[in-house]
Amino acid sequence: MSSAAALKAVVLEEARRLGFACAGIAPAETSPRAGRFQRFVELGLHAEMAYLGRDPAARADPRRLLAGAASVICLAVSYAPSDGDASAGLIARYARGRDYHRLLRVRCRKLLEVLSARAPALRGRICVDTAPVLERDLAASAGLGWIGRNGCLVNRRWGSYLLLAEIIVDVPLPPDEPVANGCGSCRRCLRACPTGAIREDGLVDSRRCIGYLTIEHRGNLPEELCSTIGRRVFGCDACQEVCPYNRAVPAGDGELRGPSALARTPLAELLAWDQADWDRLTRGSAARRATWEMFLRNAAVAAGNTGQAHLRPHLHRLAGHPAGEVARAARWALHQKP
Ligand code: B12
Repeated sequence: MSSAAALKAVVLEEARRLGFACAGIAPAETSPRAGRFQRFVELGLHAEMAYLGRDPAARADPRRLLAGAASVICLAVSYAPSDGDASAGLIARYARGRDYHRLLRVRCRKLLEVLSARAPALRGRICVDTAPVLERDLAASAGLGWIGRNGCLVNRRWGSYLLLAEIIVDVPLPPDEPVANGCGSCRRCLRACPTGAIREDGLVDSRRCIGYLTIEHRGNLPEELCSTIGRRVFGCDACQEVCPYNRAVPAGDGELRGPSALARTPLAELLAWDQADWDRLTRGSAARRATWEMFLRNAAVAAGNTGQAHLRPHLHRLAGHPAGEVARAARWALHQKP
């Protein structure tokens, strides 16, 4: 075995030991699909996520992040529910347990330490969501799965309830082969998306994606989409819930699965939250990305969509909230038929 192949064997063994569901190697080079990302930005599908529009060419080339980058170690953890629960819930599945950013970073650091002990000259850069890289594209190149019609990375065994991380390294490791796309003619995700955000060309229009609207978008929610948001307060799994590959998957990582206290909080309590409640219940959770005001705004819309009379006193109170987007959402909700 060459020394590169031996080092790769260490990566794969250590990744398994650390609890990653899948691991693979992609070459550190410009993505052959960079044009897709360019189109995504040109069409404005990134909505108000301005950071995505900044220097798209750099985002498609991991060598911009580490001098001498040669390979990208691609890793995934599963957050699949243990009971195969297909119900939607107020909080998207990926945010029902511990914050994955911290968990993945700690595991990546441990993996990097093991590699450095074997190859002391090796340098690596860990990316978990925040670095300007195309994580799904890299994972697909490394053979972790294929990009499904819903835009998510899908693995034949683990499905798509996966979160991704990468370690860019400056030593060449033998790359893996991409796997064949398994979506076939299935269009369940396209049909299931409540807002029609998934385009035929496989790009997701963030301006319509409930994940975007409830997690990233500040200010008023577009009224024409409010009734389609349903009971979702943070994120959306509609396009993954219907995916046949998510039907019988192994239980995900115990630390990510949840449910946390936040994931168990009923809608009536969310509507009554003060800022201290938000601070306490979102601590250590990826759901902290949405502010207190966004939670109240989203909860008000969800309450309107349930039509439940016992939530109306909360909505009357929120209709006078100082944050305009909260007051407006509450007023919209009060106008919905019970
Ligand atoms: C911005 C962003 C969003 C935006 C935009 C989503 C989107 N579809 O682009 C919003 C806020 C809407 C969002 C929502 C969600 N997100 Co998000 N998001 C990101 C982020 C930060 C950037 C994604 C991006 O660059 N999008 C632009 C598009 C064009 O790029 P791309 O999707 O990478 O597209 C490339 C591939 O599709 C590739 N490609 C297409 N076909 C093929 C075929 C082959 C063979 C290959 C190799 C490649 C390939 O070409 C494209 C260009 O290179 C990433 C983290 C990251 N840094 O990558 C997380 C990330 C994509 N999100 C993630 C998650 C979990 C979600 C949600 C499920 C959360 C939720 N429950 O609400 C939803 C899913 C929505 C959906 N169906 O896509 C995970 C996805 C994991 C997975 N299994 O795929 C990521 C990777 C975060 C992570 N570290 O795990 N997200």
